[in-house]
Amino acid sequence: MLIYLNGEFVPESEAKVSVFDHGLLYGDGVFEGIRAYNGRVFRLEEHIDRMYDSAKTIDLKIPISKEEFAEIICETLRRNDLKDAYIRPLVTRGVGDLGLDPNKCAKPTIIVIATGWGAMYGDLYEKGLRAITCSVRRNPAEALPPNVKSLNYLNNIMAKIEANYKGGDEAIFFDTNGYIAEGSGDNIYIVKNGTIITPPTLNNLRGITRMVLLEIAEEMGITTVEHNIGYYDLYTADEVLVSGSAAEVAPVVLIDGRSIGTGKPGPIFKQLSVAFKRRTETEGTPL
Ligand code: PXG
Repeated sequence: MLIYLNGEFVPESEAKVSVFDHGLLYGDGVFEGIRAYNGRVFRLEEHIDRMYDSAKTIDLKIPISKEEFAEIICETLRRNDLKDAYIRPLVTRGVGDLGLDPNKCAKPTIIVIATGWGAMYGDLYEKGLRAITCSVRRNPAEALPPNVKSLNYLNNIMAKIEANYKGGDEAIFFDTNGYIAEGSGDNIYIVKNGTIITPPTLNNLRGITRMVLLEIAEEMGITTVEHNIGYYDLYTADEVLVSGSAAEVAPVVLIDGRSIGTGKPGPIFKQLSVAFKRRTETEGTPL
C-alpha cells in the first residue's frame, strides 16, 4: 500500500509522522472519509470543500489548492490500483513543540490513505442495526461545532464505547438541549407517516450522504423535513435510518430495547438504499 505523505508516495512501513506532530499531541487537525465506486470518487468536490471549511474554522491553512488536493486523492487510488475504496485524507497542524501554540507549527502535515473496504455494517443492511442512545452528549456547537470534522474524535469514540458496552451496533447522541443529534459516525433520520425527518445541522456533521439522500428523497416525491426531534420521536418512528460515507444507508430496527416500526428494515429505507446505490455506481469524479 502506498500512502501519500507530504508530497511523496511512500510504502506503509515508511509512512510515519513525528511524535511532535500536533495532530498526535492534541488532535489538532481535520480529516475526511470518502468512498470511490467503480473507478469514480463519489462527491469528491463536496468532501474537499468540507475539509477546507473544517480547516478554516480551526484556522489551519492547507498549503495546497483544492484542485491539487483532489488530484492527490485520485493519484493515491491510481498508484494503489484501487477502483472501489475508502479514502482518508487528513491534514494536521504539523510538527511543533510540546506547547499548545499552533504558531510553533511551521508546516501542516498532509496524508492520504486509501484502502479497499466493503460494506461497513456487513449483514446488518438486511437485518437492521440495534442502536442505543448514549449518555455522552454531542459536543455543543458553542464548544466545538460538530460541523468541524476534526481529528479530535474522542466525543464520538466515547459514544462508540458506550454502544459496545450496551450491545449496540451504533450509538445515538443527544445534544446538550436534549435533541437527537446524530450517530457516532453517521447522520440520523426518522420516517413518520411517509415523511423523512432529520435534525438541522447545528448539532451534527453536515453529512455529504445526508445531502445526497435528501436530494434523492425529493426526486422520488418523498417529503423531507429538517427539524429537531426527541427520543419520543425516535421510539415511535415508523423507520429510523442512519447514513454516512462509511456506513452508506443503513436501517435501525431496535433502539434502547424498543423495536422500531415493524422491527424490520422498512420500505423507505429500501427505496433510498436502491436509489443511493444507483447514484454511487453512476456519479463521481473519474480517476
Ligand atoms: N456524522 C459524523 C459524526 C461522522 O463522522 C457522518 C455524520 C456522515 O457524514 P458523510 O459526509 O460521510 O455522509 C460522519 C462521517 C466510522 C467513521 O468508522 C465515520 C465517519 C468518519 C470516520 C469514520 O464510522 N463519518
